[in-house]
Amino acid sequence: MTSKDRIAEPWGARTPYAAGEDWPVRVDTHLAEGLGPEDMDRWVQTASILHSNGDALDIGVKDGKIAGVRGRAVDRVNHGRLGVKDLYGWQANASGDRLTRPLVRKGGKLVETDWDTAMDRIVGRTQDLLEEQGASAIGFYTTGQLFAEEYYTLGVLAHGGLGTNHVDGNTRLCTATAAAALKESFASDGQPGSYTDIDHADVIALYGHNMAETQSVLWMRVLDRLAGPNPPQVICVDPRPTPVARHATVHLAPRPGTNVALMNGLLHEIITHDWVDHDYIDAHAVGYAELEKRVQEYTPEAVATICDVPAEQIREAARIIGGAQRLLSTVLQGFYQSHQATAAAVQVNNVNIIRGMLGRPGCGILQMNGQPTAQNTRECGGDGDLPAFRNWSNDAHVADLAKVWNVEPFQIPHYSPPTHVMQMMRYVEDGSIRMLWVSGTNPAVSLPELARIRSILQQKRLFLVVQDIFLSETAQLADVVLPAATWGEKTGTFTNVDRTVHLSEKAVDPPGEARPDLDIFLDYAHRLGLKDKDGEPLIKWHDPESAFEAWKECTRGRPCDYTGLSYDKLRGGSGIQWPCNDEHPDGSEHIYVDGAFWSDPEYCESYGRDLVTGAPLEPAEYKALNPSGKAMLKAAEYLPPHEMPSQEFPLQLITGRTLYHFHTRTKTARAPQLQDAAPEVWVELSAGDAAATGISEGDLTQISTPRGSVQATARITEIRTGVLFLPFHYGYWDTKRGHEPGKAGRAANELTITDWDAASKQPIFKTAAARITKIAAAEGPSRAPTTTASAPVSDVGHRTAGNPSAAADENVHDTTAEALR
Ligand SMILES: Nc1nc2c(c(=O)[nH]1)N[C@H]1C(S)=C(S)[C@@H](COP(=O)(O)OP(=O)(O)OC[C@H]3O[C@@H](n4cnc5c(=O)[nH]c(N)nc54)[C@H](O)[C@@H]3O)O[C@H]1N2
Ligand SMILES: Nc1nc2c(c(=O)[nH]1)N[C@H]1C(S)=C(S)[C@@H](COP(=O)(O)OP(=O)(O)OC[C@H]3O[C@@H](n4cnc5c(=O)[nH]c(N)nc54)[C@H](O)[C@@H]3O)O[C@H]1N2
Ligand SMILES: [Mo]
Repeated sequence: MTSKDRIAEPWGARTPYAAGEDWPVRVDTHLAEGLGPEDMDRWVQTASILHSNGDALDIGVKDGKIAGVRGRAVDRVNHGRLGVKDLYGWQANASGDRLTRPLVRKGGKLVETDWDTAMDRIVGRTQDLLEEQGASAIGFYTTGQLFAEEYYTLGVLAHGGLGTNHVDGNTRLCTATAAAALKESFASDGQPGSYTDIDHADVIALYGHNMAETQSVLWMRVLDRLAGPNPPQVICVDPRPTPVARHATVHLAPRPGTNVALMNGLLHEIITHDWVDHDYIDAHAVGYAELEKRVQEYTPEAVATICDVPAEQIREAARIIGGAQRLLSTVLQGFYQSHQATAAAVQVNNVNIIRGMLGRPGCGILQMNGQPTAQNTRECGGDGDLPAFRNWSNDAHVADLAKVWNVEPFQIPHYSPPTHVMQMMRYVEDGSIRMLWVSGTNPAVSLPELARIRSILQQKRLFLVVQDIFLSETAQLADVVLPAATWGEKTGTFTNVDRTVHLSEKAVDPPGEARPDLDIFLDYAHRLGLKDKDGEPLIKWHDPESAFEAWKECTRGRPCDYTGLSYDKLRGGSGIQWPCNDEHPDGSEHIYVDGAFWSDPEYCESYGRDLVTGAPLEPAEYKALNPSGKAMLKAAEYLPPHEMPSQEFPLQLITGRTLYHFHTRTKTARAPQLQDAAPEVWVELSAGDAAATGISEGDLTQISTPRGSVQATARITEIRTGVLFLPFHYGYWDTKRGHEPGKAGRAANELTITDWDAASKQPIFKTAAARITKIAAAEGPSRAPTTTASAPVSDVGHRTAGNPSAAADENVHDTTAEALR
């Protein structure tokens, strides 16, 4: 057992292993100061809620309070390891400023009230609006951070009960493109890859994905392969010098927004050199001839000009990918939050398809999720899709769902795709949506162009309900605030990126009168008196386990088949990957084994979209394209970003994450070790751009785009020249100082643009034209982390480290196989 400051050493000690071996077990533990594992009254099983990796852990409970966490050795996902947000983030649960009672707006102010008053106000407004205008007056905007049972309940009450099509999740900002890209290539959501692919791959390519900081345990797995015999080669595509880039065999740092050109360049090389598995394509794919034709003009030289990446580097990356025996590809926000998001992500699928790299160990695609439960938002219908990957434009699927819910098919809106959140904001703006219920998300910080969002959410005619655990920036604008219980205080299941389902059990009571999100949705449905077609209650479950059983029934025979799972089966051991049913009682490591896809026209989730316009394809078009259910190669032409640098705004702004914080920081700002590691907003710029603008390390700067300005201290890094990076974690509300009127903004989204990818409707957070100017000379170096992508070019006299309370234990087991059995 060793003790480590994991703030200073985020990935911990290496446990090297070779291709094909089991990843060694290392159990990470962090407990409240002065307590040891033996001091805990009990340990309660759960998984991480601060990213999509699904790291399994136990919560240590002492005197009815959460007193620490320990990774679960038996779990297939993390083999005991935990990332920094999980080691330290649990402390936020007990923060003194949790919401403990419902609030309602009275005379312009939010005041405490009881549940009956708050719920009756919501139900009353719902009934009025249904009468006046119908269900289209009501919208729901949920998250990727609740549990499957909760989304399913919300989906049933919104779609089957009220009949509104205005349902979306913040997964729209997050992984809408993952779903869209999987639907384009395979006609269904669902990850082809598995984390165990890392154990076997000889090439791992990460596209716009800073795995080291955003799925840090998965990155530990990669680091351990890199430290072992016959390590894989790593390809990194990212304009910043992320830890991934630093470990890469080849680091391509393209201009932001040029991903499609780069991918076409790689495909051009792979096809020109015939590193192509023609037998696989002939048997299992359509569209090759068109792809071949489309990428013809994307020679390394042509692409080098567009992306500003050396042609030789493109050739080398293509050589490595083209020579891979086992290729794992991962994709995330550098591709998804861009103007050609779906088109770019689909080209990654194309690489694996034409190389025949699917459905066997080491050969996978992870169109990554970001949030812990984003997969469930998509599966259960929290994002507006029909549950269990049913196809809204296939009447047989709608009829089948109507049977499961015991409602008439016409009651389920399916006349058009669900309304995406940016469109919902537009409807609120023009007054057609008059009630918006926001749960588990903080749009007043996380949506683009915040000045506009604030004015929309503040409208008098809008009735805004916010269900949160803190008085977030969004909750402050609400008419009713509902205090929710959260992770550790309620029970439910959720599914990570590689289809692993975990049970998360209640460890402690929620504070005050806070209630689980499930109970709130059930209460609402009950008070509204929602009925099925026989006059029975529409929602026939009353607690997490009965909700899970109902959800299981809804998945029967669908790709995400949960029917073989139960709470009992998920207790005690490892999480289990869907599909899990009679045929696969222990779950499924890989899907798409032997080229069997879920793309049969009668079975598939989607008929696809036009990648340029986003228009849904007609069933007949799909059937002509893919009559026998194969994978689809879809080619795309590169189109330049919508907002290009100009004389006034000569740089490109990108935004994203740091290792130590989660999103709008409602939790991580309240976890002292995490907050201290990255206390204030910064901006990353290159030494060249710093020199040109007269900016030095630590200077206070102003960053402007056509939408607004924010101030941040300068951190000079090896980011590519011409690009600025702002973390988006810092809202206009400061947990210590509150909202400081008149003070310059610091939220990255003051600067971002109201615009989205046509196919997935995911907003563009990663390209805007910008300029930077110096406001004041440095008082010292920027407090940006030095351990991550924001590492300075040279020693600045500040190093990110924790205080003694950050000490965490690492216990390396030498009995890996036994621990996992
Ligand atoms: N520590 C931490 N971990 C998290 C989260 C968190 O908030 N904090 N959030 C979780 C969630 S919800 C998500 S969605 C994931 C996100 O995880 P990631 O996608 O890994 O994180 P980002 O920082 O948003 O973006 C990744 C990279 O995209 C690069 N990039 C920007 N523009 C471009 C471009 O045009 N092309 C390419 N190729 N790259 C570009 C950026 O430089 C950045 O390093 O992380 C999850 N994990
Ligand atoms: N500029 C820029 N903007 C971005 C991004 C970017 O890269 N750049 N990334 C986008 C992405 S990928 C994402 S995922 C979004 C994230 O954006 P948000 O979803 O807005 O971010 P969070 O801070 O996670 O907000 C979650 C809210 O839910 C509350 N909460 C936590 N647990 C519970 C619970 O159990 N129940 C309830 N009811 N509430 C709970 C939290 O207190 C918090 O207020 O941001 C997006 N916005
Ligand atoms: Mo996300």
